[in-house]
Amino acid sequence: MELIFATNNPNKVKEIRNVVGDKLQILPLKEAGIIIEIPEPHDSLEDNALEKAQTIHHLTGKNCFSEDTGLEVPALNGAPGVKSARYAGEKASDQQNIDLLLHNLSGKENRGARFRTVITLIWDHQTYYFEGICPGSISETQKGSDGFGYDPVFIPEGGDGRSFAQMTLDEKNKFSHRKKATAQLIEFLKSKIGE
Ligand code: ITT
Ligand code: NA
Repeated sequence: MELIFATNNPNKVKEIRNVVGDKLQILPLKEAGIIIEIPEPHDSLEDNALEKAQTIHHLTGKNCFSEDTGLEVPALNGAPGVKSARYAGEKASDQQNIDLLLHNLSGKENRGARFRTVITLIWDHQTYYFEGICPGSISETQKGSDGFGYDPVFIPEGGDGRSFAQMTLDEKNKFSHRKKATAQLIEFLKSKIGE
């Protein structure tokens, strides 16, 4: 089965394909022939994920899903959160976002953080949500070069102290927020279409 994934982020596609294997053909926007930049104007991951999925559903009439992910840091009142991609500014690079995060956390006692992924699926014109959370902490300095985004400064709880960027994709997926949300999406799809 094919399912449109309303994203322009190739890292998300790679990670989700690693989880679903060949059970499901994931079609990111580019591969579905859809060239669009979907705005994310809302102040929650849920609303932004819904906006992305609804935009593509209205455009294609097809089942589709989207995901929105944020890094939530309690010592920064939940920032960068829904603004994770734009923390250091509208066109900020991953490196600029990391630099600002480390700057804002310098001297803070509590470096706890969590990644939260919200998947919105539109299936038979109905909307479903799946959530995945990965608790952890922000390191003092960045480590590793795999992965993307904030991976070089995120240390998952229950690991061996390595950052996500020091792990293979299979290792990251033992902890990952995105993996947990995707596993629920897969369970749901199985219940609808069988194995
Ligand atoms: P879409 O096309 O799916 O909207 P995007 O890149 O705009 O993709 P988001 O709006 O969900 O993605 O922004 C989330 C940002 O959070 C993203 O730019 C990364 O910097 C960061 N991020 C998301 N997942 C991450 C992960 O697993 N590890 C590290 N950083 C992550
Ligand atoms: Na986005």
